[in-house]
Amino acid sequence: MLYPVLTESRGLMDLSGIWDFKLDDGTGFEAKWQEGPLEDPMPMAVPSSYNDLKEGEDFREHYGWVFYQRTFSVPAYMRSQRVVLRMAAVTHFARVYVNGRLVCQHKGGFLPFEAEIGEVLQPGENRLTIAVDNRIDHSTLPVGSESPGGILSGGFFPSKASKKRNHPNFDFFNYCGITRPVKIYTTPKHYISDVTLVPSVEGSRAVIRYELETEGEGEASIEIRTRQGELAAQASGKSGTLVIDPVTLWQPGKPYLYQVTARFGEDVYTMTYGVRTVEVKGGKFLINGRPFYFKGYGKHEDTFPAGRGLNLPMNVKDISLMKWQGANSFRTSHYPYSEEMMQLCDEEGIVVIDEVPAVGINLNFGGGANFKTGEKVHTFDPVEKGGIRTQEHHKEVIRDVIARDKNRACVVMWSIANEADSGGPGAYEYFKPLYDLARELDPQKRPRTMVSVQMGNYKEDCTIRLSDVFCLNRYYGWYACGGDLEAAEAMCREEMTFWNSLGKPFLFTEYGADTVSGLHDTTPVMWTEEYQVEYYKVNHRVVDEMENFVGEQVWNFADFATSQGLLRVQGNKKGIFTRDRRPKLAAHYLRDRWTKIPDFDYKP
Ligand code: BDP
Repeated sequence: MLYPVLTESRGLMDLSGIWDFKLDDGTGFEAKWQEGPLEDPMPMAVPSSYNDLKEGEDFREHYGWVFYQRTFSVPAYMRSQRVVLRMAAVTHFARVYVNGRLVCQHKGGFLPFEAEIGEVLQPGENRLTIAVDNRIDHSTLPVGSESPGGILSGGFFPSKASKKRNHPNFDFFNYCGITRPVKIYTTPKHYISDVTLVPSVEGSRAVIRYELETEGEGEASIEIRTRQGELAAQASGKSGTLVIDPVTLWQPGKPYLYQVTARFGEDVYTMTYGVRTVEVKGGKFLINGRPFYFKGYGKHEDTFPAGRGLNLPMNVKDISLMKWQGANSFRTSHYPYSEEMMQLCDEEGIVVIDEVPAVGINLNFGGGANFKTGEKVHTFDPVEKGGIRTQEHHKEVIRDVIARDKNRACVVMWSIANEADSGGPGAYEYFKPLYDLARELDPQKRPRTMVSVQMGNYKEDCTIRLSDVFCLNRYYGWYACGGDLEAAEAMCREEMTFWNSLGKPFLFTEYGADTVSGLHDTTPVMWTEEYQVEYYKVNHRVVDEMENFVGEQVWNFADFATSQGLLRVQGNKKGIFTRDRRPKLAAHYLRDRWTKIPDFDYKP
């Protein structure tokens, strides 16, 4: 799906701002709130998560629907065109009404969706209402537990709570709302609906296969210009090839973006584009033919008080901190990030592992159904037995993330899931079609991975059969052997030797230790800043010995909000930076290490 842009043929209006807002008390739809102005609304920022913008549990822990509303007008000169309303992300379920009429609904909180609204528009003011549901269960991605006691919540004793709450089966706060911009864009009636560019590079030459998807009649053409505006290649027709010679490649840390202009009849669409190749060969991960070493983080879109709301200044700051630290990459744990962040990564030369919102597909965590009946429920058991029911939706999010990000130079790999029950019965059958789908849909045929959880039986992990690259979340020295780094090192070495022997590249996509900023000790004990540094040193000793180990992404870039629980101190404290981006001791240690590790040929 194309990102909306302003061009000589297209209009664009950003509806960000302060909207009217109301928590639904359970009567919203019955009382037809969507059909008129909300009574006694309160002001709410869009885009943002609503949870931390007002005080009290009612907001933070709200369960169910909320209503957002604003009015807008579309200038008459734009109404002669096709008018499209586009929501970049609404978490998790949305019903969108214009002048009381339902124009679309959407499941999934991290990907864009849109609707043509020309027919329901009135001259003058129009009313836009977006109802948002934050409930999560065994059919949603991310997954929620369907019985009390989420992953880290609760205590030692069964809960007798009567109030309904979400129980995330994942370790980040269930921030909700209209979290990314809502825009209206227009196109001519005959228009470009998609652009696909697939690069290959031979010597100094790049050959780019292109395809324009269009609606209606018109002549199609495409051109690529350098940053200075010089013509680099052009072609006509809806598909064909473009040759750039000599090409300037997009490189990690040294990005180069061309300007692409596609034309179809009267329609003009513009975008930037970086040329690079990605390939897995033996135990190496090659970018532009050279062995790349990932240095970076698992992250979150998590800031105060915007929650998961788009925060452009923080995105810029985060990339600046990454560069300060000598990092070159991150994973969009555990959901696709905003299009603005992806664009920034293209522009800044940051390498991205792009993850779909498939987290929590693991009923071994958090009790969930397991506690309900006393019987063991396997994650991939049939629905009647309590297993998850996400597979169809999982296909949708894979389809949508690839449609959104397929042209991005920064994206070098797709992550199909995080810490699924990938060693459990039925896992291979669940995931095989998803891997196949990603391969089929991605025009660039990028490598696919699934981030695997630390488990005893790692040799049974179906990622061994499915993944092009093994991504491991491992906590030797924290969840395993916490406080005993000597034992942790030995156990880590034993397991890593196994992965190294498989002949494919592998990396850590998570490893880390909770660290409360300001806690210090001369003997490095758990939770202190000194322990976090020692933890990383021990893990690095092991992975530096492994020739097929191609990268280290620490958990996490910064402290982040989670559900409440006995293992969380106002959130997860495994950040290298605090939530407000102050460095912990480990930030300096990693800076020292990473500025000495080159992006390429670290493991030649
Ligand atoms: C892993 C998860 C991640 C958690 C992390 C942790 O992938 O979301 O935040 O561990 O426990 O299980 O800190």
